[in-house]
Amino acid sequence: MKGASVVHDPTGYQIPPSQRRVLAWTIYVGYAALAAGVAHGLAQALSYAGINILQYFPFLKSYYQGLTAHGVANALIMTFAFSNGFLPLLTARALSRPMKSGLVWGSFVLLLAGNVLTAYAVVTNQASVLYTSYAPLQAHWTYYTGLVLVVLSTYVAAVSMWIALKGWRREHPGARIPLLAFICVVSYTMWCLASVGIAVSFIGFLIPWSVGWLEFVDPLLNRTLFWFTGHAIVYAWLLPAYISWYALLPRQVEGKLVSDPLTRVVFIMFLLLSIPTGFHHQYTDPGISTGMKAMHAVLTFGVFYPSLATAFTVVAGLEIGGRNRGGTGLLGWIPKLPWGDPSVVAQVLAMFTFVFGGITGLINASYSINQVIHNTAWIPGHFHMTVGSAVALTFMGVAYWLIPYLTDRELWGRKLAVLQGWMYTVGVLVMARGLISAGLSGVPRRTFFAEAVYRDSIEGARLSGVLTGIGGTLMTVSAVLFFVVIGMTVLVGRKGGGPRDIPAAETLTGPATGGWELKLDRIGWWVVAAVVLILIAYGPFLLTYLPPNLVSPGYRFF
Ligand code: HAS
Ligand code: CU
Repeated sequence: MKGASVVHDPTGYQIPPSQRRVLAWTIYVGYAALAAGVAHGLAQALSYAGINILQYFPFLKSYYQGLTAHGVANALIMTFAFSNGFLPLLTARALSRPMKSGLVWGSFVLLLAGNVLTAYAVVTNQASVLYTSYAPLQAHWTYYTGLVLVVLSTYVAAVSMWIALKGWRREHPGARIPLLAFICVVSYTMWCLASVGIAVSFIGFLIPWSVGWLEFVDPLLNRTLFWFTGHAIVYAWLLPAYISWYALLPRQVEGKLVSDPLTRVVFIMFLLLSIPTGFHHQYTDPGISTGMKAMHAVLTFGVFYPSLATAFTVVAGLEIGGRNRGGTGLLGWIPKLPWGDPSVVAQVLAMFTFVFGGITGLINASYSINQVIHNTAWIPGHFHMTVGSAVALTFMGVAYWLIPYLTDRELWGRKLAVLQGWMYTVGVLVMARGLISAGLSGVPRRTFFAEAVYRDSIEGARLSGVLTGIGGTLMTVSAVLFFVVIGMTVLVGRKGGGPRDIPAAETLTGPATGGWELKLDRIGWWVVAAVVLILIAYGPFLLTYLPPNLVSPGYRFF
C-alpha cells in the first residue's frame, strides 16, 4: 500500500533547549576550524599563482604545515563537527524524541578535546604530515590522539541516534522507520564501519610509534588502512548534504521528495559500496595486485550509481517546487525557484558544482586514465568541487536556516548571504578550472609551486595558476561573508525571529506498509552484507600481505 506521507512526525517535535545549545556549540567548533582552514586555503591557491603569503601567517614554519592545517581543519574537523550537530538534531525531530543528554554532551566534549590536541600539534609544527597522515612521515602523538577523539565523538553521536531509534521502534512495533531518521542513522552507521581502518592504523600503529613503543612502522599497510576509511569518509562528508537535498530542500522550494523507497535504496547502496573501493586511491602503489585494484575500480563505478540516481531525484524535487511556484515548459521551473532564499541558492549551486565533481571523479576512477592525473593539481580540482562545494557550500546553505533555528534569531543580511553563495560558486569553478588544467599540463599537487624553479617551464602553468589564485581569492572573500552573516545573526539577529521548525519535506511516493520494501529497514542485515563485501574486497590482500612489514622509522622533514 502506498500513499502520500510525511517524512517526519507532523507534530513538529522540538528538541529540548539545553540540547539545542550543545548542538549549536558543536557546529560552532566546526566553524572555528573552517575559519582557520580557509585562511590557509587562500595561501594554497595563491601559491599556484606564484604569490607567497605564507610569511604573513603567525606560527607557520613551512608550506606543509599550512597544507596540513588546511586539510585537517576543513576536511576532517569542520565536516564531522557539522554532522555531529546536524544528524542527531534531524533524528530527534524525525522520531519526536530527545537524544540522551549525556551523549550529546559527551560527543561535544570529545570533539572539543580532540580539536585542541590536534590543533596543538599542527600549530606547533609537530604534525606536518598532511591530512592523509601517511607514514613514515611522523607526527606528535597529540595529533593522532586528537583525531581519535574526534572519531570517538562521531561514535557517541551515532550511539545517541541508535538509542533513539531503538526506543522509537519499541514504541512503534512493525511501523516503518521515518525516512529522515533512517537516512541519518544509515549515514553514520556507514561511517562507523568505515572508520575501522583508521582506528586500527592510528591506535594499533601510529600512536605507539609516535610515542616510541614501536620503533618501526609499515608504510603500505598504513596507507591501505587509511584509504579503507579514506574513500568512505568522502561519503560520510557527502551524505549529510544529500540528506538536506533529499529530505529538506524540497520543502524549502515548495517541492516534494520524489520517492521514499528510492531514497532508502540509495542510502543502503552507500552503506554497501562506500568502503570496498579504497584501492582507487592506490592504483600507483606497489604491493597491491592488479586484480584487487581492478575489483575496486569496478566497485567504484558501482558506488557512482547511487549518486547518479540522486542527481535525477533531487532535481525532480526541485522541479516539482518550481512548477508549484508557477514554472512551465521544459526549463521554465528553474527561474521560479526561490532565488532570493540564501539557503536554497547555496544548495542548488552546490548541486550544480557537484556535477563537475562527479565527472572528474569518474575520470579519477578509470584505472588507466588515473595515471595521467594522479598526484597532479587535477586532484584538488576534483575535490574542491566535491567536499569543497557539494559539502561545504551545502553546509553553508543549511546554516542559513539552521543557525537561526538553533538560536531563535532572524537571519542577518539575507542579500549578503545570497551573494555569498554565488561568489563561492564562481570562485570554486574558476579555481577548479585552473587546478584541473594545471594538472593536465603536469603541475604537481602538494608542492609549494610559488617557489618551484621549474614553474615557468610547464606550458600553461602561468594562466592556470592565475585562475587558481583568482578563484581561491573569491572563495575566501565569500567565506568571510559567510562568517559575517552567521556571526551577526548569532550576535544581533532579531530575537524570536528564527524559524519555528526544521524544513522537513513531504514525499510524493511514500513508504510501503508491506512487501519487499520492509526489508530496507533491516539496517542490521545491511551492515552484515556490507561486512561481507568488505571481506571480499580487502580479505585477499590482507591474507597474502600480513603480518605487517615493520621496516620504517619515523621522519620529520619540515
Ligand atoms: Fe573523489 C580523490 C573518485 C566523489 C573527495 N576524492 C578524491 C580526493 C578527495 C575526494 C578529497 O577513483 C583526494 C584524496 C587525496 O588527498 O588523495 N570521487 C570519485 C568518484 C566519486 C567521487 C568516482 N570524491 C567524491 C566526493 C568527495 C570526494 C563526493 C567528497 C565529498 N576521487 C575518486 C578517485 C580519487 C579521488 C579515484 C583518487 C584520485 C587519485 O589518483 O589520487 C563519485 O562518487 C562521484 C559521483 C557523483 C555524481 C554527481 C551527481 C550529481 C548530483 C547533483 C545533481 C544536480 C544537478 C544540478 C544536476 C555522479 C547529485 C541542478 C541544478 C539546477 C540549476 C537545477
Ligand atoms: Cu575515493
